[in-house]
Amino acid sequence: MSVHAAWLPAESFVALGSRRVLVHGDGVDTVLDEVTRACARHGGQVRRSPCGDADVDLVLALRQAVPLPVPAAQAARQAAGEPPGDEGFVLTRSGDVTVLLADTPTGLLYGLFHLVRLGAAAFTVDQPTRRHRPALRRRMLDHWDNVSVHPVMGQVERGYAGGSIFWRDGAARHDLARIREYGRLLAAVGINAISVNNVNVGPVEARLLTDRLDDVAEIADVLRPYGIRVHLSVTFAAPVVLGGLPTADPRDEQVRAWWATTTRQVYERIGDFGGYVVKADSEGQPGPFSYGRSHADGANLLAEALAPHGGVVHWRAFVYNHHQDWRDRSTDRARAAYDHFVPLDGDFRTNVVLQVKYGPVDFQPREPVSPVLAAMPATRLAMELQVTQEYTGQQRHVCYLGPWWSELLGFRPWQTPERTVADVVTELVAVSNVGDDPFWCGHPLAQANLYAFGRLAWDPRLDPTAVLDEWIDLTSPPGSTGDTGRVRATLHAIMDDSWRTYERYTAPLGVGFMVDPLRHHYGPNVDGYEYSRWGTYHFADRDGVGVDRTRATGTGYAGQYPPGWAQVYESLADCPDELLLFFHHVPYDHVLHSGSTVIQHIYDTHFTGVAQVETMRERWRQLAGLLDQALFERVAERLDEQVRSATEWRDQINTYFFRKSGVPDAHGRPIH
Ligand code: GCW
Repeated sequence: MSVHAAWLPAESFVALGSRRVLVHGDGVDTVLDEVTRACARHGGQVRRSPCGDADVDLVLALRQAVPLPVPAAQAARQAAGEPPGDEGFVLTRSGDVTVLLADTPTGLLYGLFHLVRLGAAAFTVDQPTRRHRPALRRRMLDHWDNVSVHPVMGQVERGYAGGSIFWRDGAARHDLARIREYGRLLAAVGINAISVNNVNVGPVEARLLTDRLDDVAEIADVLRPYGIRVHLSVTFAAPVVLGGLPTADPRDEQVRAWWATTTRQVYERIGDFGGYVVKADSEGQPGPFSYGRSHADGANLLAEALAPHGGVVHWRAFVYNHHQDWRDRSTDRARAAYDHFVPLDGDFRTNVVLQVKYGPVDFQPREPVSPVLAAMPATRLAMELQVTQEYTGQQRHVCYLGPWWSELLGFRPWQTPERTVADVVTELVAVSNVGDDPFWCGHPLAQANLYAFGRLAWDPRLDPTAVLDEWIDLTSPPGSTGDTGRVRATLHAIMDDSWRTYERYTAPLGVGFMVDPLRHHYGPNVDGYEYSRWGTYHFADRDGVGVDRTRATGTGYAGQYPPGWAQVYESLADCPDELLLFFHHVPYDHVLHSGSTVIQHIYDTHFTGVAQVETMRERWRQLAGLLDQALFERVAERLDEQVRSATEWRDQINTYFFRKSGVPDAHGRPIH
């Protein structure tokens, strides 16, 4: 089966490719190549030399190119005012000419893809002069891809889309066409950085930094034309495992020298290398704690080596005790990142980016926003999302995450209108959901999550439903052969609310987990993690359920928020329903704001959730004959699995809580 075109099928270039297009400026080869291919296919013309307004429909030019080739472009430059910046562009249309100006080839490329999104409207509707710039400076994907196949995790840790597009069986794949196509898709949504290996760094992967650097350089060469810089996950123990030193102590002179030399060599090979990603002292990965040093010491060591070359360290804040005793109620994994990192605010070098998972525990379908994001004003922060659907259906379930991310980005830590999470972080990072699957993501509809991640990183204020609409439009819709209106309406009906549907049939009221440890976190197992060492408990007993994280009687986690939210979460009366069991341990007959009791809410949402998934499947089936057959079948098959799995969730959860509480369903539905 050939690789699916995702959101850039040839048809998405019809409007642009049927025009007379002037491409002007040096180093704009990627744009020129896109335009040339589009025009060859759709009957347009490409021009490279100055002409009059009457000879051209679209001008794509670098702003500083003097003189600008067309009068309309000169006028646009006048009107544009302030420069659009490294990645921005200015778009205007008056008379019969559309003009796009940028300061850099990458800005021009982003502008080109913006025109693709606008389609015919870019050439028919007057566009007032408008400057477009990304809200966040780095928009990055982390691949948890292993070079060698890991005995438990496989080629891609938490990967649900086949093998890696970069690595196979211990070596680089050298499938440059596929990587190039990936770069193109990413550029079309504004992603500008990528890390190419897992944050859990094995012995083979460690060597990407040294004797296997050529493989990384090859990827960097392919992605560079798309404005994407390559980063590498490195092991903190590299001076020992690669350099043969007796220690990796960040205060040791030899260690510092080793990192400086090694990093210089990386830059000699890859001049625009992005930097390092580090998971240290976390889930068995080595880190500064082994030497009695802090995370600031550790991060600064690498930052110092990268600084002369303009590189950054992404230092992950995902640090917690993963050998907890379930009987110990005072230790709280949710507190860990704040407790470890907030005291270090101000101690990190300026080229350290602290990469903070969106929630305090671990990529759950519902968690409060990490309080770390509101507590480190003197540190550069990135919020980390998980596009790969580890805890949200593993790309077997439809779960459009745009609304969830939009809620996270729009969260107001100080409850004041001005400052949202998107204003506090300088970057957005996510774990990629892509593999060598012909549909890129295993589930064809999971492409929408990758698309939405890029678009929301560019502009966090975008409406996630409108973003979904863009994706549907560009994907045209996925392989559609007609009746696009019906396909669009159906996709919205299936996807718009799919994250909330997923939430309904899984762990209730923000308590999290209840996933099966033996099936790699897929499917329900209410007590699967209850007596384990990982610190993820729900504490259900015959009287009640939930984790008391209040200051008054619990772990004190609620106190890590600025005063407004600290009070809301502390108070049983004010805590939002969807997070109730994250913050409070309550009896089953506790009445929610919704008016329902906790136990009845559990039953109701689980019955409703399954019914909604059945409706999704029904809706999809009605599209038979309207879509590419292979795609139709892939989604249909996954929806069958989603119905099966959601039913399993419903029955496991409802039975568990019925047996614990002894309270029957008020509506007498079957609970086993
Ligand atoms: O959610 C957990 C995953 C691990 C992952 C870890 C992390 C890469 O189950 O597979 O390890 O998070 O974010 O480091």
